[in-house]
Amino acid sequence: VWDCLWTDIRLATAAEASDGFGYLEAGAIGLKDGKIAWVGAARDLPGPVSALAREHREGGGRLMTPGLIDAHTHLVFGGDRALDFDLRTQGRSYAEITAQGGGIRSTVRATRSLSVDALCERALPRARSLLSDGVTTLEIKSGYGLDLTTELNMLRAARQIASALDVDIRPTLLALHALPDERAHERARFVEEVANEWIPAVVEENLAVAVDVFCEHIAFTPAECRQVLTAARDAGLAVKVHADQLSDLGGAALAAEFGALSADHVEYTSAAGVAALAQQGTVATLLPGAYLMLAETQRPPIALLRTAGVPMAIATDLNPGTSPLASLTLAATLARAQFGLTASEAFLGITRHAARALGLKDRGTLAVGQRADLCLWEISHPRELSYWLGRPLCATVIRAGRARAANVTSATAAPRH
Ligand code: DI6
Ligand code: FE
Repeated sequence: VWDCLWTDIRLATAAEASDGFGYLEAGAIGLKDGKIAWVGAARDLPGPVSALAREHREGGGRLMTPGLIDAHTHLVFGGDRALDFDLRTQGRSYAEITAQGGGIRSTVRATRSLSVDALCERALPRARSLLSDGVTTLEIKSGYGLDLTTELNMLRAARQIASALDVDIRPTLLALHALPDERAHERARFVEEVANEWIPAVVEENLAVAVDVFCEHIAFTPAECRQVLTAARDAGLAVKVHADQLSDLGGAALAAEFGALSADHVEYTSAAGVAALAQQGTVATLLPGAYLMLAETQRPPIALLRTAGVPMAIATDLNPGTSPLASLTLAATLARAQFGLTASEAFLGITRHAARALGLKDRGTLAVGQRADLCLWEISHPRELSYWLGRPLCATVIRAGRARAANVTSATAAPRH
């Protein structure tokens, strides 16, 4: 007997299916012990509803999908960068603002001044915004400390968010993000310290599951990234790369070389970089919020990625500098509008492929044995998830089989068109 059976729902399973969505008009799903025990067409249910589960719930024809997965955020930080954006809209470049002490460095100053509790408290409203939009698993990077103490504090704040909210957090040490001002004259020593001291300290406290590096002309060279990624890999941590966002330094190929879970941004990735990702099975994580806010014009090589069969994830990149984007469905819409993803690619980008970008095999699809992380939406087809621009559509969230409070005005309003 299942714990709960849902009927009168449409399903988008995100499992392998000819329509790309795994869409099913009259679906049903049975949950047991926090996992999916049965999923399929209601007419194929193996018995009468009353005999199958202790609790029966009806979805009113709403769409059910896997809980959404935001595979790339910098959710924990101090201050904001609204002024930077003002300057950019007046024509100053990101690199220029960074060079003049704005950019990442101003966020670093604000972040260093806050305690773990204060960092968490400031991050919570942003996390709630993502959660209210259907996110059940969330990656959070450090990277605004640039000294060991603050980096550890950021990761501790991320852990604190996990205990404060109904969400799974995947913490990542963003080990190389920017060279802090006080280390400007000892670049090599800084990189060495990150590799030899920060990574062991993070492992010691079990504060992160992955290590990320920003491979870019305004950040770190491939050689410097390689040094830190080697240490990460040797320490048994997963690897991710901010790759080819503003120029092509071969970041995607570097990610593939280390068997990275994902190469992120990838606007300037070359055909050779795409081939390397394909061969390694590394996910390309698209971050359309940063592309939008930086007024970039170089789009990721979507056609090449598609042809090569590289799985594409979509994430918010929620950060104060380049992507103050706190809705994953809006990120999905932007990926379609700006990069030309199809509706099913966008859907997989925030479900199955996002799970893969985090190395998680137990979620991202509706299939027997998967975690019962589910969203019920006020729409009838998954193509609408990446169509609206900032319309709250999430009615109910279930995480590991348990319902999270409804956050849409009326729980009884039916999805009608
Ligand atoms: N790429 C980005 O878009 C963010 N970090 C990164 O490596 C920007 C971070 C910031 O400007 O605060
Ligand atoms: Fe980022």
